[in-house]
Parts: sequence; structure tokens; C-alpha cells
Amino acid sequence: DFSKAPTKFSPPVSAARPGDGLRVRPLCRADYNRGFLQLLSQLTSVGEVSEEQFLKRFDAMQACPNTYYVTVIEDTTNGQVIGSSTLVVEQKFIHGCAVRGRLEDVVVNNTYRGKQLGKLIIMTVTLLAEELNCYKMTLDCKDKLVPFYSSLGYTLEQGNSNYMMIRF
Ligand code: 16G
Repeated sequence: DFSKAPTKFSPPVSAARPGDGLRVRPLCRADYNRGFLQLLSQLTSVGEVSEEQFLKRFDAMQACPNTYYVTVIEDTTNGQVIGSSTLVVEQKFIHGCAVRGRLEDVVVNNTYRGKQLGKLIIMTVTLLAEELNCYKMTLDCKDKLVPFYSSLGYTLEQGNSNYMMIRF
């Protein structure tokens, strides 16, 4: 249900009807052989990850109930994973032991541009976060993507949420 989404899809697409030959579904173990890591390498450095390492990490995520929701778009015509985004649900003591959503690792294969798939996958996990009662959903992104995320209802919290880090 995209009725609450601040954006319109034209032509209409939804997680249930992402477009001809496309399917939105949770990540599965077989996706190692469907180009999942090659897709992620369009976002950042992935490194050498063997199938064994991938499966071990997949199982570790599955072992944390209600925490990792990796949603992918599959092109069913060639069996490749062509979009992905992860919702991480963080448990809190604050806000009456609430949960907070984090939007991570959003990527759509650059040869599939213009099909609203970035919008689709973000709205899908954003609505999922809302349905899981997250009190907020946050993300970090490059400056050039701020207008895009703004168009999907995300706002910059001026002066109150600077993004800081230490890289190791
Ligand atoms: C972006 C991603 C983040 C990802 C990071 C990788 C979104 C909304 N943000 O910030 O999830 O983990 O890039 O970059 O997808 P890094 O390799 O520099 O950490």
C-alpha cells in the first residue's frame, strides 16, 4: 500500500507489481549466485567474499530475529538481483523501549535506470519500517542524493543530526 507515500509512481508500480519481469522479495541464500554482491559493488567496496562467507553472514543475520530486512528486486527474465536495500531495526530503551529503523545499502543496477526502482525499493522498506512500528527511519547519503531522498519524504534535520564517524 503506497497510499501514504509522499510520492506518486507514474506509471503505477508497487512492491506487488514492480513491473514486467521484476519481483520484490527478501534476500535468500541463492542470491550469492544471482549477482547480489556484484550489485553491492556498485555502491561501495565489497572485496572478496566467498559463498561460504556470504552464507555465514546471511545465517548470522537470520539468527537476529526482527532485525535485518534485506529486500531485493530480481529480474526474473535473467535471474539476476538488480536492486537491494536493507532495513535494520535497532532496539532502544528510549521512547518506551521503541525501535528505530536504519535504511542501509540502497543500490539499483545502473543499467536499470528510469524504471523508478530506487524509489520503489526505498518506499517498500520505509513502509515496512512504519509497519514494524519504528518511531523513525534514518539514512546517510551523498550530498547529490539529498534531493532524491527529500522527494521520498525524508528531511534533513538541520543543526541537530550531523553525521560523524571514525573510519577503522
Ligand atoms: C551509503 C549508504 C550506506 C552504505 C554506505 C557505504 C544508503 C542510504 N546509504 O552511505 O547504507 O553502507 O553508503 O559506503 O544506502 P562506505 O563504504 O563508504 O561505508
